[in-house]
Amino acid sequence: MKCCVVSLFPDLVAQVAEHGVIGRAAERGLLELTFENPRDYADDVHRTVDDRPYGGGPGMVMKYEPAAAAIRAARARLPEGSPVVCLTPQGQVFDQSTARRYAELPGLVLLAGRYEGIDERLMSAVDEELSLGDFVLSGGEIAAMAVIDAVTRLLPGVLGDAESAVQDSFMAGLLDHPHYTRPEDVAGQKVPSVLLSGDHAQIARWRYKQALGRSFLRRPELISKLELDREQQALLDEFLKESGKET
Ligand code: 9D3
Repeated sequence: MKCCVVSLFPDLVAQVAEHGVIGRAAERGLLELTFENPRDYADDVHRTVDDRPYGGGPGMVMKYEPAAAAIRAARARLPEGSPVVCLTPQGQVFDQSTARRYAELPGLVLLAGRYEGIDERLMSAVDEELSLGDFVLSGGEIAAMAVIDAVTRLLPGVLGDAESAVQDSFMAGLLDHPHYTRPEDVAGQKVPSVLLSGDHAQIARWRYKQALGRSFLRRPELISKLELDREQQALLDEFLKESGKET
């Protein structure tokens, strides 16, 4: 996957590929990360990339021309069929199904804005708008890094077999079950005995029950989306009985 990020702070975004899984994917050429900086396309001596909003008000607006030129340069680096995605609080909320869709693409331009916003006319050069959710960031860079991380993990060969298997397991769409490691007893807090039993079928059943139960209690909309079958409903009922929270 070729990804070109249009940003005034390319060094910030480049950090996503300096460590860990994404760094390894970049080293191995599975992810090709490049940058275009609108400041390099500003034509005045001050290399101006922002200006005051028409109509007045606080803050500055990212100017059309330098950003549009940077987007053109980014598109020229990437194969045909690489959409331009703008990170903005006004976008659709990014999720795993969007990450899966992007992982199928030959390339992706990510436009990260700064300031109070970007000139609306840039949207004619944008195919999609994405948000991370309803909270305020200082700009689109951290959101672009989140998209790069989530998409790169889905590229063939990036994760090992074990990690990939976990990713598309039957737990999909649910919150994770609890995890424990040594010691067995932390000031009286014991590891659930089933995890010490060596009975792998029972362990899998317990983990699935926990995943259903936690999802129901913390993120009920995930459960509604799944439409549980009878077996899953029975397992959830068992969880709620054990936790003393009846339906
Ligand atoms: C306090 C500023 N807000 C006035 C109502 C508007 C605003 C402008 C620019 C809020 C945030 C930003 C910068 N944010 C992003 O570029 C951004 C973002 C976000 O803030 N939250 C969640 N996802 C994203 S994606 C890009």
